[in-house]
Amino acid sequence: MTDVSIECVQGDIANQPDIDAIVNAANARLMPGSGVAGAIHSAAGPGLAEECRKLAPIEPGQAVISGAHDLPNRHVIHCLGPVYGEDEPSDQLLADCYRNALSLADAEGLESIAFPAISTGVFGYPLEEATRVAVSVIREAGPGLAHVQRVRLVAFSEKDLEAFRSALGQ
Ligand code: AR6
Repeated sequence: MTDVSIECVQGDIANQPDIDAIVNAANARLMPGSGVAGAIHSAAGPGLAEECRKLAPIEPGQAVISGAHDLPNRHVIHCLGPVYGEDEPSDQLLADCYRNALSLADAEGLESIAFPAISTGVFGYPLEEATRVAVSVIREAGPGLAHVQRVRLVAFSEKDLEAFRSALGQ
């Protein structure tokens, strides 16, 4: 059992060199897409899509782990978030993403993990609600983790960072 610290920063999920695992807001086929998936695959190089082919497809709420290829991290954890208003119950499926990603990182003995705001882009999940789900799952899961000590939430814009800060009560 560790004391998990949660921090939030504004930045690019593909540029978090001091973090063991970054999380991808993936599509079911784990192929490069727009947004987070585009940024991660282009920074990781074609080897990531190659490895991901064997891990796909995944279901909403599921997470799988791969190598990081040309990224400066140790692993990428790919989560398929719910499409808001379509994959129900959205809040539980989103919570599953965070819970499953934390478990995979912990099982791998990793100490740090960075999340983007899963589902809040193309998949349409309202950001404030999504960040509240993220923070409550991380706080709930924290005491049960053996290795993960640091969780970073990466907001893409200044406005998104404000939402993360308010969900964290900062
Ligand atoms: N770093 C951090 N956050 C980012 C970045 C980045 N480089 N780029 C975008 N965001 P999205 P989803 C923010 O659409 O909603 C893809 O095409 C963005 O502003 O990447 O889970 C996949 O292939 C938003 O707040 O993920 C899937 O088909 C959040 O990250 C689908 O989109 C998530 O946006 C997944 O949709």
